[in-house]
Amino acid sequence: MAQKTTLQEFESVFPKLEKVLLEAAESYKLPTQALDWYKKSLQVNAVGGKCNRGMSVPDSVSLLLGRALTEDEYFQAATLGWMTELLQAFFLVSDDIMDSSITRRGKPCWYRQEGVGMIAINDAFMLETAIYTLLKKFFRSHPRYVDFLEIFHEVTFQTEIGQLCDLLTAPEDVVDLDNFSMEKYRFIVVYKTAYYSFYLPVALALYQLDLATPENLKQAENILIPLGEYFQVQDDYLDNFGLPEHIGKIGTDIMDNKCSWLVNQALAIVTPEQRRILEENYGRKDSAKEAVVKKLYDDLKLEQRYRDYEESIVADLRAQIDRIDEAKGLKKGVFEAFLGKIYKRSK
Ligand code: DMA
Ligand code: MG
Ligand code: MG
Ligand code: MG
Repeated sequence: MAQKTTLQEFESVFPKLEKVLLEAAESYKLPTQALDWYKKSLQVNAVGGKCNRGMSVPDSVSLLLGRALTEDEYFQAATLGWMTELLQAFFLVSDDIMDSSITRRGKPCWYRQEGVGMIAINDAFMLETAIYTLLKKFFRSHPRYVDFLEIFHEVTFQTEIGQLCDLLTAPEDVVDLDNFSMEKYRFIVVYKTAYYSFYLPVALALYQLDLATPENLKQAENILIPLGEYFQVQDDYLDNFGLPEHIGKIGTDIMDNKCSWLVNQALAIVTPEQRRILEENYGRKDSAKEAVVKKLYDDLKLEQRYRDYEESIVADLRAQIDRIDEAKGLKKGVFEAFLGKIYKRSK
């Protein structure tokens, strides 16, 4: 029987990894002040999240093997999981600067914390390089070492092109609703979110066990990418309809002129008069205008539209999971676990 990890068990691995990262920095005789800074950045940015992505690596490894993991297998899987959390930390620190966000995980975003400012940009880079320090330390002699390196590089690039399109469709100075479309939306979210959040953890689990083949990786991708798209639709819905106490962040998509799921849905059903309201109030750094858009979203019953979307996409995803051919080495349980964790999430 597979065994699910707990946040406590997963977090208990981090101090060992932190030690390796700090030792790597110390080996260059890094001054104490900088070493303490790196330690603080790791603590604040890598630890303290839900760790859904990270924990999904040991969970997937256990589901693939159909049994609980040995101590060594767990350590390896959790280490790979923490690398996905470091990648996430790198993206979030930079994303919050680019999105002018206020809070993250219930605290001020890292770049807004006392004395940090634009040092956060370099901290983001150091969160990314931590991945490769750990990979070299613990996986240098793993038969799939090169695959690990390549997948981290590829998924990082995919996320960056997604972020690029996200930013380019949301200029700060020009609001042009004709710029938005569900087609552009899909491209943005598949790249900025789905690959690193859903495909990466499962691919890592397959590589750890040396079970990955081009066929099972493709099969996993075919289901994990739509799952990741659904996850980002939820993120966009929660940006407006979620409670900051639940999601740990204050929504900025309306003021940021984002090509969000909500604005695309609104555009599909607005009257010409409502479109004019959207035209005049979307994408402005003005909370009174933001409130007008929020009111319009309520008038358009976007909350109900989201609930309908959720039921229909989840039915599709379940059907797709059901069609998985387990003969190729995958297990339906891997995908059911992801779906179970995010269905109807409020944070
Ligand atoms: C998330 O986009 C994508 C990445 C790569 C962080 P987002 O800006 O909607 O995320 P959040 O709502 O967490 O700021
Ligand atoms: Mg953001
Ligand atoms: Mg963003
Ligand atoms: Mg968001």
